Amino acid sequence: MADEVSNGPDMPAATTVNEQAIEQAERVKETANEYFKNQNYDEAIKFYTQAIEINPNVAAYYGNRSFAYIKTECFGYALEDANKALQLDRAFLKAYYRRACANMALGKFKLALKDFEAVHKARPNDKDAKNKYKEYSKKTDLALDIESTLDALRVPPEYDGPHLINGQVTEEFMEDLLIAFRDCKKLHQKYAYQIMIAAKKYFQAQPSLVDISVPEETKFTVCGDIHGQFYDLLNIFELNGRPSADNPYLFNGDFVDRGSFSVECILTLFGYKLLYPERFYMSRGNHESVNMNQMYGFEGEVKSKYAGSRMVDLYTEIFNWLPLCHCIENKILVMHGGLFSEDGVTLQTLRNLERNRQPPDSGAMCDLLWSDPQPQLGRSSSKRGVGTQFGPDVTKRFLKENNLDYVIRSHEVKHEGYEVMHDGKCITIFSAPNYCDTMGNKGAFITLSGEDLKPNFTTFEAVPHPKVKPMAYANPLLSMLS
Ligand SMILES: [Mn+2]
Repeated sequence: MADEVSNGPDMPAATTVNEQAIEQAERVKETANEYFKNQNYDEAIKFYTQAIEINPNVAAYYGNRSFAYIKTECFGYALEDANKALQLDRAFLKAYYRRACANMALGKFKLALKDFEAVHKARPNDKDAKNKYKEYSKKTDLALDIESTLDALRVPPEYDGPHLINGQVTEEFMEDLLIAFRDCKKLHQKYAYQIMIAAKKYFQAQPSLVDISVPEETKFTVCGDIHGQFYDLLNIFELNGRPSADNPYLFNGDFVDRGSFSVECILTLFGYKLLYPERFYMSRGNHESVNMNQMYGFEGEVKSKYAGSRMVDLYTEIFNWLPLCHCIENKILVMHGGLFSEDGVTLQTLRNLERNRQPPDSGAMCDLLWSDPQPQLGRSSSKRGVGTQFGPDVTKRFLKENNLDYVIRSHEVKHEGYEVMHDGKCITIFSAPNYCDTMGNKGAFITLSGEDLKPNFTTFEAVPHPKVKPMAYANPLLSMLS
């Protein structure tokens, strides 16, 4: 049962009404019901109102009038009446329906879904409630909606790319996928959707801060920004081995945008996530967001490679569920951006973050995705205009308070692909070499051994890629800046 009856006006305490009035109100209601049955909703509303005036204590009168208001498209009144009915009787299921319908009509899908869910939970065997709940779940959850259409989607016989069998990502599939992408082939839309939907379901069940353990004898690799540079991603796998149960990776956000092979990058990473869910990790970067994707090419690229806008919106749904940070062996905190605008943030704060949203303009979630370290003490306002800049003292206090050794972050291009700051306590790792084909920087990744968790750096140069320039799919507005 929904536990709150929100946004309705306060009801006065129940009015005392005598027997005679109670009976009279019932008779007026019967008249109103007759009008309702005959689809004369205006008259019905008039008589329900009369009944309410005679006896204001009956939830059903408000519920019925609410329904009549829905029929006449007075959704604001309908909402108000449904709320009044629920204030009189919290167990009045019909009122949840009415309120849900009114909210649907007003485009407030999430509020509507909450009410349908309440009815469904209260009456799990009620088929109508179940169907409505499912139907509206789809409207608020694109992944569910798309999933229900996938069976009907046929892969044509002339398609010569890799096939997902029963929707399962296997080692062979990943081998084939990398080769297909390397050769500029597309993954069929049906398979792309299957991977995306499975990835969303996985991330949805994850906490905002994911704990990672690295057993003593294993190597663990942390990569920074990839930014759509698929051929450099392949090169990382050449240099450091493909992801596997024995070769775990964490990719630290900004998988997409700028580079023109973002679709290939993100599907590859999701594929490995599904193949090795407990040995392959992904955290959200500031570019896993609607605003960035609209400007810096990912949206354009997805629309160009897969027609329609639904896939773009589904990526948004998935990105909203990406974990915000990872903690390795309770000692190393890894996030895309950095530390916080205020002292006192704890690991518990991060675990409690509600992340299913676009990155906000301030607060801990914003800082995790956007902040940068600075060499000077204290904090300064961000060079980017979002997040904060934090000095060595800020880092030290944060590490001490949370009993951590050091921080790994990404987010900034570095000439050597990495930079160690704050007396070794804040490391930047960036894995997109010759960023945007223009920066001349190396890429780098970090390998840790479970034994001592000390960071080792491997740097690498850019490799050639097909002749599609970075930012080929970016918003034309951006050219006004250059
Ligand atoms: Mn970034």
